[in-house]
Amino acid sequence: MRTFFSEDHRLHFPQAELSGGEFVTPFERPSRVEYVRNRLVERGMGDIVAPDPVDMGPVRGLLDQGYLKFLETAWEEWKAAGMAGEIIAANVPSRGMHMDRIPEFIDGKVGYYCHASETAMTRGTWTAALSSMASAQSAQRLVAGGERAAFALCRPPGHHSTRDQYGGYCFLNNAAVVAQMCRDGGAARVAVLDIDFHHGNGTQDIFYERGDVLFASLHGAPEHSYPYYIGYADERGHGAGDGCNLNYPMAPGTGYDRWAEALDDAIANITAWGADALVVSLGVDAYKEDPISFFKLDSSDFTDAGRRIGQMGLPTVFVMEGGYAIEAVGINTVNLLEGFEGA
Ligand code: Q9C
Ligand code: ZN
Repeated sequence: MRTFFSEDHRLHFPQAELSGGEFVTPFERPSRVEYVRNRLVERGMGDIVAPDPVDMGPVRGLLDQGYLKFLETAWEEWKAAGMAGEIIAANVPSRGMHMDRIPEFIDGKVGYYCHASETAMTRGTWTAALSSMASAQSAQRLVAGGERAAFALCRPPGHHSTRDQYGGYCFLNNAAVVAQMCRDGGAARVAVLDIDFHHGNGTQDIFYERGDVLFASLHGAPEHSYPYYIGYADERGHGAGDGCNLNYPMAPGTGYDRWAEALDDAIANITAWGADALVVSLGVDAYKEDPISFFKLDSSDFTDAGRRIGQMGLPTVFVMEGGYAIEAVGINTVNLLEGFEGA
């Protein structure tokens, strides 16, 4: 399987993440994807190539114009306003406030376009996010051209970002744009299977009222895990999208037996629905040693999960999301891809 990867991910490396009331080195750090790349090479997974330039057409068509402009100019505005540090949202609109009036001052705009203040932005964040999207788009084009599967080694990740909000280490929703590109390229029905430990709130939100893209997510139950306010099983889609959103929230301590049951159920639903193409939001933070998650998967479980996904027989675009047990991220990610190929 071919991998698309851009070195420009390094341009995004904030010094700070707000965690437990203190600033720590971000869990989502550049070395994560270096471990994945090294493991791909070690296992001979296939070539690793730089993506073609990003195509903003499908991005603009799916995401909010004001949000994209904000991401592009935020750093300049932040610095022009005399802010000393990295961009961190200190205020967000909440109950009883206006959700639709956008402040002019950058500090207010930052909060308007953010849903979680752990995520900082720096000078290179926008360029890195675009390069991440470029990898996802190149992987999609390869699969649209007839390849069975491709892997986008994206960083920063994407599945927590909505049409107009960043957070959860995500700025541009790579998986959502890939799904839309599959639709534009002729796939009538596209499924997004999100196996990252965290609920893919951004992807859910973007497709919630659409009947042409099915979203299925396996994740830590919102009662106990970020993003906390979304991801319940009774969120099933709305309007034309009714029935096209499948959430599998699971309790702290969940191991592979229960997790694989949820995976099988999601796969059965995607198959019954008649998907023509599959996008996998591939996070490996369900791993037992992950520092910010509470599932108990072993490294070998990722191989088995990949096999089950491969047995669906669909053209598949893998998009990297989370995974923070740094040294195991490479092993677990490549295990899943190997399981898929061996199916
Ligand atoms: N104290 C992805 O996996 N909460 N994002 C971190 C650490 C945010 C995860 C809490 C987790 C975001 C792509
Ligand atoms: Zn995650």
